[in-house]
Amino acid sequence: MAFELPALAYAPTALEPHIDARTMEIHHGKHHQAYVTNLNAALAGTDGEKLSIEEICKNISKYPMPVRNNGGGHYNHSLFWTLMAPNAGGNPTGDLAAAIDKAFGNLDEFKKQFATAAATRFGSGWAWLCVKEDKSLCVCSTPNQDNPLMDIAECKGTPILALDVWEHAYYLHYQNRRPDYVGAFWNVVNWNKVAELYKNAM
Ligand code: MN3
Repeated sequence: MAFELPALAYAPTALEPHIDARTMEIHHGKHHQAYVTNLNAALAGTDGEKLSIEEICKNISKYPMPVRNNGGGHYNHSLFWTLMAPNAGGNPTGDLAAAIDKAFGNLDEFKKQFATAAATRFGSGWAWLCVKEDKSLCVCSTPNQDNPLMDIAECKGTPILALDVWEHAYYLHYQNRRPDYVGAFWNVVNWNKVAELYKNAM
């Protein structure tokens, strides 16, 4: 079964003014669609067609580069869209909030480390909050469309929060001001979804 572009759960305008509608339309409808199309082409006629995107990522070293780039692109963006929501932001609560405090000291310190990971990723890539194998939380970043599920990743874990820092994610509105985009992201973070992913990973 071929991979498909997942629909957004909100209108492209819904995250304004933090993420503009034009960026959302192009990012979802053009960039993500291209990853899906190219992933399907790269897997056509192979056993990979029968696997989930998570299974492919976990064994990515066995696949050619187009699968790594486009498969990562499909997994990363599919997750990213669900981690944002209109009328979101605020603070995490419950077990997730306690885990963040335990790992980072407090929420502000977590945000600082995450923003640093996002800002210092040279070129294109992603910043992550992950649950590691020992069930603790960590912040890291990956280049290009790699992610922490991949067996080749330097930092491995189950992603529960992700931020796309490719220029295509912010350039129309923020131009070269990546830190401003990262700062605005906190206004649209869907902490309910992050908490759900945290629970599933535990
Ligand atoms: Mn992107």
